[in-house]
Amino acid sequence: MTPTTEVPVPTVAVIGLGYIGLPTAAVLAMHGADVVGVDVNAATVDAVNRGEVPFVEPDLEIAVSGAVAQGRLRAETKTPEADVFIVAVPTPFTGDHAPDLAYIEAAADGIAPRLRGGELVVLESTSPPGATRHMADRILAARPDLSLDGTDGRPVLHVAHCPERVLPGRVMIELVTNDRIVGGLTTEAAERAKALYAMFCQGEIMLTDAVTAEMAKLVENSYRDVNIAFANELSVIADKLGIDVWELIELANHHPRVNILQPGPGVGGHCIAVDPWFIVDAAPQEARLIRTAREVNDAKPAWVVRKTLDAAAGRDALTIAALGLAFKSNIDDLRESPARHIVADVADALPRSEILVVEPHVDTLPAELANRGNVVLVPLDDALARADLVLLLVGHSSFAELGDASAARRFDIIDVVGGRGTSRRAGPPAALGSK
Ligand code: SAJ
Repeated sequence: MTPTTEVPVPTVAVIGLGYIGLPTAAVLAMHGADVVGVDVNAATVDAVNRGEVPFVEPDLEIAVSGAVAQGRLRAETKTPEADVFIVAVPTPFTGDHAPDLAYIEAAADGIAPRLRGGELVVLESTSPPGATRHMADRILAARPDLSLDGTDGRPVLHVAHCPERVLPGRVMIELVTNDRIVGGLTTEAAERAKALYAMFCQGEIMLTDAVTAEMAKLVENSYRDVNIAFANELSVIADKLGIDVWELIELANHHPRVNILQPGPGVGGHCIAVDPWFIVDAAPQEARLIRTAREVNDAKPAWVVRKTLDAAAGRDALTIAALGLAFKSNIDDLRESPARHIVADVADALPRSEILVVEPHVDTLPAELANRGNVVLVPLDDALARADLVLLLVGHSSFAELGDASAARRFDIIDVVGGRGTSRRAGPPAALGSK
């Protein structure tokens, strides 16, 4: 095993208190670091300073409230001086699927004036190849008195990339147990970052260069996207051929070397639907399969809308229950959620119908749905009691009674998640669109 460089208990500034930054800040604080979380959103900063978490993630609030109560974690809107800076800000793409590094650049601009020399800056945000170098170049442009390797006797700034790999809903477990990839702009930067993550990470910490670490993260999510695209394409083919795709996949997966993923309403979230485009942008001619997978997954919500309109055909004013708005089961995260787009498009296509949305993890509808006039948020019981047509869009475990309700009261069901999280899974296979 490579020996790690010993560092004293560090002060750490975590820039960006979102789904990755806040858990990382809390875990570091729990393991002895003195942590300041930094966020441009004053409401987020205030919430964290009260020990509260502005989003749902199992076990996070107890960690944050404990760390704040012990004086190990506090939040600010301005970047302070620190030994270590962890950048965990969004990396969205622009309208033409090119990466937008504006948040990374803003974080770099906040860090640069705080440096004294000798600090470690770790980029955790999922990033296109070259982003870590870009962040370092931006800091050094503002601070030409520093260098990456001590050239000309200038004090050193250590810069590394350590991509986050945690699964929303399991963040507090996976932060500790997942293996980590650390890519340094220099070997010493990688070693220092490894020592930092070794404070809490029980998995293996593997060292490489920064651009390989950047690509490794993108490749992981692209691998998943391509495999989900295969499942989604199968669901469309199976529907055309009158085959139950869930039974088909279950049977094929009995082969010892086949493991087909689950079709769904499309791919949501802010990672898998975004990251593959960074590879396409970096190698547009070569990344043919990766681009096609994105297109297949992006086309799935429109296919679900078409199936819904087919099921509604001939009936004028329907009551349609849409179960689930989150981007996947058992979380409250509605960002980049295919279910949201499906509900909006169905509401527009059937203006005389009422759409009863059931999403147990939120109290209010997103504005773009609430403003439509024929979309309301209701409890599951109400929706099932009134619906003519049920769209099962997300496999939340709280939809488990759907199977029983379906037996008690007949309604059409369009099930795009194969009853995942519902009791129907235990029953006989039912083809999409069947009663
Ligand atoms: N989905 C399917 N069928 C499946 C699996 C997922 O349709 O069989 C859909 C989900 O419903 C969801 C989307 O794909 O809409 C993505 O969900 P996910 O659970 O596959 O992944 P994320 O986006 O929550 O988290 C991913 C993870 N990456 C991988 O599993 C390779 C996580 O480890 C990363 O840390 C995270 O992206 C990230 O932040 O990049």
